Amino acid sequence: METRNRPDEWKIEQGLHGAKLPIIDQTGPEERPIPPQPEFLGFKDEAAIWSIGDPEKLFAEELEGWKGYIEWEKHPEKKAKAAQILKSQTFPPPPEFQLGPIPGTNPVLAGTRWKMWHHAVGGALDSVPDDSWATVLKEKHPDMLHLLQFPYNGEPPKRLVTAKEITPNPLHFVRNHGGIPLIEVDKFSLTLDGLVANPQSFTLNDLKDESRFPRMEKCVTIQCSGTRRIEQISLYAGEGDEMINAPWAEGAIGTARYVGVSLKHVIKACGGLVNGGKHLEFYGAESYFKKGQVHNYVVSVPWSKVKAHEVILAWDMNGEALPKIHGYPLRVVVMGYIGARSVKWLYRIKAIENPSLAPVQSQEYLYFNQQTGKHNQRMTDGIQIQEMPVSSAIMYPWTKQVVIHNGKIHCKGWAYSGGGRWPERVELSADGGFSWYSVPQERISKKHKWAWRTWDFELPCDVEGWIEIVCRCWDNSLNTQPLAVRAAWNWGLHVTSSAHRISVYSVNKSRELTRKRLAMFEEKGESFGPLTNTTEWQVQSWEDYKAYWETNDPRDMENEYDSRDLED
Ligand SMILES: Nc1nc2c(c(=O)[nH]1)N[C@H]1C(S)=C(S)[C@@H](COP(=O)(O)O)O[C@H]1N2
Ligand SMILES: [Mo]
Repeated sequence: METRNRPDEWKIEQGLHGAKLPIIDQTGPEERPIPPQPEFLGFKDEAAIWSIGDPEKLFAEELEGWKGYIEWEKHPEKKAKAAQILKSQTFPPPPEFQLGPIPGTNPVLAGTRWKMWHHAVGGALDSVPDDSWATVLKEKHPDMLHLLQFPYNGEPPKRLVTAKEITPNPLHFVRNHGGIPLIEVDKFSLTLDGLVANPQSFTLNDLKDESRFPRMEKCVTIQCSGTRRIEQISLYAGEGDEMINAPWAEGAIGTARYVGVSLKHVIKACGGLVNGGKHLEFYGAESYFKKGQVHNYVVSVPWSKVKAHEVILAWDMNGEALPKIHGYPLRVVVMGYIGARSVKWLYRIKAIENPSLAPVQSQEYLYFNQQTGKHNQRMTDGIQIQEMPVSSAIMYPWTKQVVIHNGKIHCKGWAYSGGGRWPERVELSADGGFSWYSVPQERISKKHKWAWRTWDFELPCDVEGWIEIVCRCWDNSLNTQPLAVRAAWNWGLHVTSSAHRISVYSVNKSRELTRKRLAMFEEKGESFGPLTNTTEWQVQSWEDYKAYWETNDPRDMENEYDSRDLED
């Protein structure tokens, strides 16, 4: 008999290949499977593109000493031309990695479409993808996990996330929406305009002039709202945008000492806000592609945040000039808010009346209700994420790991709370969250108002076999974390702040039997892992086996009546 099914039919039936599952429409008179997307056929209208103009002129570098910066926000006609170019051709669909397998490569994803968009617009953007990668190779640690090559998104591996309380710059995660502008400090200036009394520009030396602006130094944790997204993805897929869904693990968080000035002082130097100015819009110099349009990276924060001296304009990170990849020469650091508001390559601050309408503010970083998704989503259904909630993560051991221990499992991790709250208590459970141990204060790093605390703990664990280790944090307001990922799942896959759960196979060597068995593996020179490998040899001798049955009841009890049967 010939097999007629496709080879992966069983996988599809079992939900192991979600991207290939046909959608069913049960609303008509007849149930109807909706076929998958047709194969991508590229299309490019060269004539239409040429008629728009010469990209070298249209999209030339904006300023001398600012490589990779094009001003889009002030030039709607330029934006329209770029959009027209993008519309005159098609680009391949984003790779599927949520309902299909995530590639086992580093970089994990290439960002092919983003590179193509930059090359399609051309001009100053043509070299941006290559420049960006060259900067990554120069500035980042060789052990970084590159989730997306371009725009560059990378995090340190688990073993290095909490190795230091202050994250070394080469290991600080990077979240980019576009290229890395290369700005010469001598050519740099920051413009403050909009609803301020006296719009002005400042060089970096102006800002560094302590007779004008007092210095501010702070230890601050920057956390991306996508941190730990992989836990949501592995349960339920969400928004399919290649970028938003950088499959972040627990490393999209980093802590550094920043030096700069409080934005409040700079606004004061401009005579303060006027005419209903209530929000500060920050402009980052790179180009950001969204839904066929090109923008600069723009977001805003409310004046109340600035007024409280919780927004730094920073030029120094851990005692050195900001790395290029982290916003050189000047970035915003908004304490306690999602990373998205801490704008890098800052070149303009505009005082405005209402929160920014720019896409990063109004279309992204929205926290949706679970019933809101592809089928019904409106921007206004999402909460614009600002302050981050309390969260924590276990960095060691790793999920699915076999841990041999002496009754206590050594665990390490971080805990953080946004909005100026800090971790007061870190708790671990070895039984899925039924009983909890507090990590002693001396095992948790120093408190800072705006930063994480790293911790390590010997978690008592008597049981053996698969266990679930759970970590949660209580902040100083006694907020804590939801216990299940599902309870906090959302379409944008943001803010995975549920208690962090890992499954570990516990092998407790404080138990006699376990110790002996492990010794046997050693004697035979056989590895205990992988766990599922069977042994060729018996772990129990036949002598043992027989002795057992001699002194114990048999497996099946005889019924007194049955035993009479034969005789009847
Ligand atoms: N100009 C600009 N600023 C930006 C971004 C960006 O893409 N462009 N990404 C933001 C996001 S989403 C985060 S999480 C932080 C990350 O900061 P880092 O890359 O220095 O770690 O930068 C923010 N500032
Ligand atoms: Mo982010």
